[in-house]
Amino acid sequence: MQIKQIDYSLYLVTDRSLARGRPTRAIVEAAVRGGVTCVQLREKTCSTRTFIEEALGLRSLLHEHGIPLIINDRVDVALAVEADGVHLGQTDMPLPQARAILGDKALIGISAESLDDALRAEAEGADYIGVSPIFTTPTKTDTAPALGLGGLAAIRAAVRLPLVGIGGLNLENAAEVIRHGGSGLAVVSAIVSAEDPEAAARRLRAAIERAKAQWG
Ligand code: TZP
Ligand code: MG
Repeated sequence: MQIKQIDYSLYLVTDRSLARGRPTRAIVEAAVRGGVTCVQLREKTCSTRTFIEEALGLRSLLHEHGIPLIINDRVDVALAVEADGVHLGQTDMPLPQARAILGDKALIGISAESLDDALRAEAEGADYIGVSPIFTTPTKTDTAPALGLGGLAAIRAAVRLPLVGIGGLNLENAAEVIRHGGSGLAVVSAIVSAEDPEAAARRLRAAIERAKAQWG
């Protein structure tokens, strides 16, 4: 299945090291019950084989719910499991090469750490932009300086693509991300590390929907 019309409202990014020993699949199942709209499988340490097995399992689970599966970094894994797309950072495979491999139907998301990155991603045919990071976060410390909500708003004013904020996002700042032009929030720890990931996802989704009703 290829899903191009995506709801980016609540975009879960997995991290097995932050899941308090719980399997990624259990976290994703709970998050789906709680209302996530998009899932990125982000594996930085496991073998390629484990990555593929995990991705295949998640793909069938997510597609039962019409939720897209995006693969972090690995164009080869995205292709192998027929994922809906891939998410690439500024040092990953360049977008034109990824597009040539994956084709027009695949979603390609690009992490933009500046306005220039965002403009280039749009010119090269990205499907969405991850604005990264909005706030500093212990989850990923090798980031560019935080863009803040002002940086998000500046990118919103300059590009038309959906913008998904990432970095330090949670229930307290969810509405502000929408107000400053985000189509949605990408979160790791706010769901993956929550004691109750389902409840955490449900609260976040409700806050995002409320903000969209007001500013979306
Ligand atoms: N890219 C930029 S910040 C980040 C990634 C993957 C981590 C976001 O994690 P958290 O826990 O939602 O702050
Ligand atoms: Mg990357």
